[in-house]
Amino acid sequence: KKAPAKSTAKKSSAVNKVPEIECTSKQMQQAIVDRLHKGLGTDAEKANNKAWWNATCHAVNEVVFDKLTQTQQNHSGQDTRSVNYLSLEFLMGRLLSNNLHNLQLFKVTEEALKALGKDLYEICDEEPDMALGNGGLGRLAACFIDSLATLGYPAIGYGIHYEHGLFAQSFQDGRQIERPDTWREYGNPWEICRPESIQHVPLYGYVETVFDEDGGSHKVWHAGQKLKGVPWDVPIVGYGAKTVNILRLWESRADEAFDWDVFNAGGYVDAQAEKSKAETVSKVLYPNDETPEGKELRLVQQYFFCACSVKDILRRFKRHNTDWTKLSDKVAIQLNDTHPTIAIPELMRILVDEERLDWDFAWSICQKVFAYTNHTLLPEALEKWSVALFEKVLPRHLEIIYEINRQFMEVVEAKWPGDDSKKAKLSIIEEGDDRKVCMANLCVVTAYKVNGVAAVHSELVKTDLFPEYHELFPTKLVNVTNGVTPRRWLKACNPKLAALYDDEVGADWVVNLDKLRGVLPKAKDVALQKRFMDIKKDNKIELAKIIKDLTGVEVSADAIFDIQIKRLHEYKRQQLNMMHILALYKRLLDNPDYDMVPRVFIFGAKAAPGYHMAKQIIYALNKIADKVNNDERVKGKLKVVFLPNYRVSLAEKLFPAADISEQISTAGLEASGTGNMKFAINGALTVGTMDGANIEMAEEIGAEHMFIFGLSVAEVKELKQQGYNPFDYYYNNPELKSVLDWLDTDYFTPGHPGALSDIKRSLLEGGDEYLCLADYASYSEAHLKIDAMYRDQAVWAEKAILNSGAMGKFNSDRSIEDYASTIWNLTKHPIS
Ligand code: B1N
Ligand code: IMP
Repeated sequence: KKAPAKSTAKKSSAVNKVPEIECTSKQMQQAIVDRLHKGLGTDAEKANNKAWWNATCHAVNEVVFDKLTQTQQNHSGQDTRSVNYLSLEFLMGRLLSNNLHNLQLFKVTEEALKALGKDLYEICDEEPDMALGNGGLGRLAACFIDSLATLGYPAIGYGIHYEHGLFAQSFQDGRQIERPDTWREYGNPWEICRPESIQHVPLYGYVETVFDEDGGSHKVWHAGQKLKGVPWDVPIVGYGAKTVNILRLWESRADEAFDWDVFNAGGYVDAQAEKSKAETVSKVLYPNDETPEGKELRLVQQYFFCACSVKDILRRFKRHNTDWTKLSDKVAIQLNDTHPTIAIPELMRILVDEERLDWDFAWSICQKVFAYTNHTLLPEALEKWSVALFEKVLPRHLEIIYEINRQFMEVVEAKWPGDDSKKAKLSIIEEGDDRKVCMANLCVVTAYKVNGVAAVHSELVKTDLFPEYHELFPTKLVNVTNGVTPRRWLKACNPKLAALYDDEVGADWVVNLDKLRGVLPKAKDVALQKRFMDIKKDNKIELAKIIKDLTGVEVSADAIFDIQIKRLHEYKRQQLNMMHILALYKRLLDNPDYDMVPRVFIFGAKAAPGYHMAKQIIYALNKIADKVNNDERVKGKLKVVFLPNYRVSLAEKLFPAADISEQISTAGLEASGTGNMKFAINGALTVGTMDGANIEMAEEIGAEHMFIFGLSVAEVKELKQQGYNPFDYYYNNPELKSVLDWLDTDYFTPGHPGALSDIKRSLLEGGDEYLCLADYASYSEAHLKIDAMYRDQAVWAEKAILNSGAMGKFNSDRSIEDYASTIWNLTKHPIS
């Protein structure tokens, strides 16, 4: 069978000497039609768009798989050092458009489909999102594996092959309804099942001490249940297709090798029930962002995927090596937050119990292999597992953790003799009625590097979260600021702005985002400004159509598009945005001639299904939207839309169309943020607090070109220390008071007074933990500045260009280079 494209590359001068894959539009046409006939048993006449999408993916795969084999052979042949990125979440989104861009086959395929009477953009829209993640943390993992492949680093992503990713969201009378996500219902052309690499995973049971002939002893874990891990590989195409790495996702199945009958005297039917229980392990992604659920299934998920991944890593190592001292030369394991921490005692268990290495030797290996990324300071987000649950599910791992802790307590004693409070604070085991295993402590004790995700966050990790650990291990805590891939978040999602940059600074900005700086000196250039603003307008018109489609609301592309899209969380303060919207509404009602530039406030956010206040905020915003959008008195100056089912593919249509990016978390609480970066790259201006990566954006862009407001990290601390009282602000700001009081009426929820009162209550009697009232006046002022500036389109255009052009630092390629040099000690092995 003939491949559509020969991957033997010719040199191209266009992009950084990235080799181009030879493939004409005719060849691509042929390949797609071939796949329709031979792969799907249909033809161009009968095929629907889904079939066209499928056929196109399969045609593309012929090139991808070829490159994948080359890369894997090369890495394996050279036994390269590699990084293994362990993450419970990979929020990949769609792959067709991205893969085509990275293979540099987008134009060719667009032409091919056009000749066949099809539109590539429409075909791309057929693809279900691969939503195996909640939000920022999962999407970061996806950007990182794109950058790793683009830069030519040997890397594998390890995760779970969830049958159901993040739930689909709809609204019923303004309230969030969750439905299961079925991304794989009709198969997924991007994954390959690898039964030859199946792993077996023990669970439950008990530990036996076996005495050896030499007088020593070792432990044997007799499992009570066994699972089978089936790997599915998703090829990760680097830009220019020099490297194709893999994302390996594990699916759980019942293990036939395990003697089910012995444990199920009940016989066949019970055994089947046990089997389906085994399959629930990879059934569904936990929909909690920043609030871990201490459920048994979640611990089993974590262990299942870590056990499979560690075994897979060791299998690969053993292909070429017998000397265990070499493990840390060949392998780095990056733990994406504490979710995969159980990989640490699992590696210890294998080395000590199965490979029979001496404890100290095994421990020294572990300490050279693992590195840990912390993504949050929120106390409720730090994972702690009950010792009782641990003992039931992973009895041997608990013993290992106890021993690690016992030895570590000696280290603490040596440093702070007799200081029991230090021991209590640093112990991996939290004492009390319900004893807990603190996963973050285990990570910091073991890992050779621990990083935060933005400068301010990493400082807070040192000073507030782990100060004693920092004293104990002064070089362990470091920073790697997050970034986003410019392939997906500019080139693919904003083709018009991408083309403008190709013309202005050269096409290689895609692999060197600093090149965008080339537009900074021309920010006042009238012709450039016009092109930039025309593109923004086009993107807004596109978004306006989507808004109309999804919500029925008509919005004008002449209004300011002011967008807040991110998980719904009180610390992210959608409720602050809401208060300001109510204030504008009130001003318009009080004064029909109130002079403001028309504004469309756009929201997208999912709330964790069990997070009551988050769901109330969604409800309130929907109810406010209903009222405002149907109120003639505002004369179209104010619109509010809450788009249902915010997800990566919708985000790709929102970032390019934004004038204003809302990044308004309470200072000190958003570890980094990455949505902030995607907006600015696409030419939106930020209204934001000095928090997370906003601070570094202000350094790059110039704070004077952003709308910075609110308390700083230090001021937040000080105010909290003094004793913060939200009523002080409520009684001193009449507008704020009237807005909050409005929530107690039935104005927005006719017939249901008090339906929104709990939001007000949490902001007043509840103590306003996230300081919305304290920051309100400053936020409202920032919005007046936005309004004033937008009236001068030349100034606005200049600022937008200055923002976008200065975003080079926030390329995830830069983040990965930082990891590679300061943490992984990794070298590139590009496939030529
Ligand atoms: O990780 C992102 C950051 O940009 C965000 O600021 C940060 O909030 C986010 C438990 C989390 N931190 N912690 C989580 C997700 C799921 C879960 O079950 C915690 N997500 C973040 C990337 O660094
Ligand atoms: P941030 O919290 O604004 O930094 O958002 C981080 C990134 O995660 C966004 O840019 C999106 O790509 C993604 N994201 C956040 N929330 C969701 C969600 O609910 N569904 C899908 N993707 C999300």
